[in-house]
Amino acid sequence: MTPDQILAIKPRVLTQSQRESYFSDGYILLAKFIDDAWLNKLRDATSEMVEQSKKVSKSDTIFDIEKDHTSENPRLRRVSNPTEHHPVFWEYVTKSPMLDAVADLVGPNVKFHHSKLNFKWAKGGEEVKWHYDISFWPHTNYSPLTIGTYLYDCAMDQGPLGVIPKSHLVEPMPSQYDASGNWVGCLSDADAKTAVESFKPVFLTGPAGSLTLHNCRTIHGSPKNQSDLGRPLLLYTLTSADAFPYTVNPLKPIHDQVILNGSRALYAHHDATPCLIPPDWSGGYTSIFSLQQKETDAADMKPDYTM
Ligand SMILES: O=C(O)CCC(=O)C(=O)O
Ligand SMILES: [Fe+2]
Repeated sequence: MTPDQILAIKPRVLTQSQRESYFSDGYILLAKFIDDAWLNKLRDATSEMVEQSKKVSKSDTIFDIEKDHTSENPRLRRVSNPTEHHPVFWEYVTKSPMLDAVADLVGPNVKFHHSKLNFKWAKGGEEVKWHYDISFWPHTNYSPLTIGTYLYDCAMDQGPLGVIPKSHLVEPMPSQYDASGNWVGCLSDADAKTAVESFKPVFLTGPAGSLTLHNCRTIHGSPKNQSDLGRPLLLYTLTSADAFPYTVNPLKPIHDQVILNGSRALYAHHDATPCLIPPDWSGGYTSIFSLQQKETDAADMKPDYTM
């Protein structure tokens, strides 16, 4: 569906101006959108995952850990595919008002792509460099978006998600390969500087239960967590049902392509704007954290497609 077709449908939970601002700026922040009942369930599920991670001493397909992670002092970077590892994470994406907000932005037919739980642990949780998501998983159109749920309050020193307004409209898309042609999964310093100077970044701080929604072409990143508090950010990537991925997904999330609302599409919607293609990941993939931090043991990691 095109933005005009989506905007012509009566919204469920967003105002028309929130929807228009998403299409024109490439993101919206919904402050305290999720109620405490959902938040408590999500926090409990997250604590269970952290508990399980204590047994892990090396990153694997579920837990991506910092080098100094121990059972006494866990330092998790990410849980990959949380919907597969705790039923609450699946219940949340199928039954909460978060799905209604997404339907207001991609149309009533909504499809799952993947999920992840990014922590950014206290005191040093790493920076995520400026990048955009769609060239990690190209689709036939640009409806895919990522919704972040802040499980706790997130202030500026905790490494909130930062977005570059209107960067989703930049063409051609900046490269996420380096000058030698190696995939780096982020913009070059020069391109990042141009983007930051042309359109001022906005850092999406907010109380627990706030949602960040950014389009798959929007340039975004997040600074280090300098504070004493963690920053668990639960992320889901959902698409319009008429968007189909066309590159290999080496670690297929079990819920990939499941229709969450409405019906499946019989025809793909094709956007003609060219999309930068990722490397061939059929042989494996390392997470965005390992890639950006250039970890030496990254090559030993099991394939992890979920960025
Ligand atoms: O955790 C974050 O701050 C952002 C992560 C992100 O953009 C990604 O994993 O694609
Ligand atoms: Fe991202």
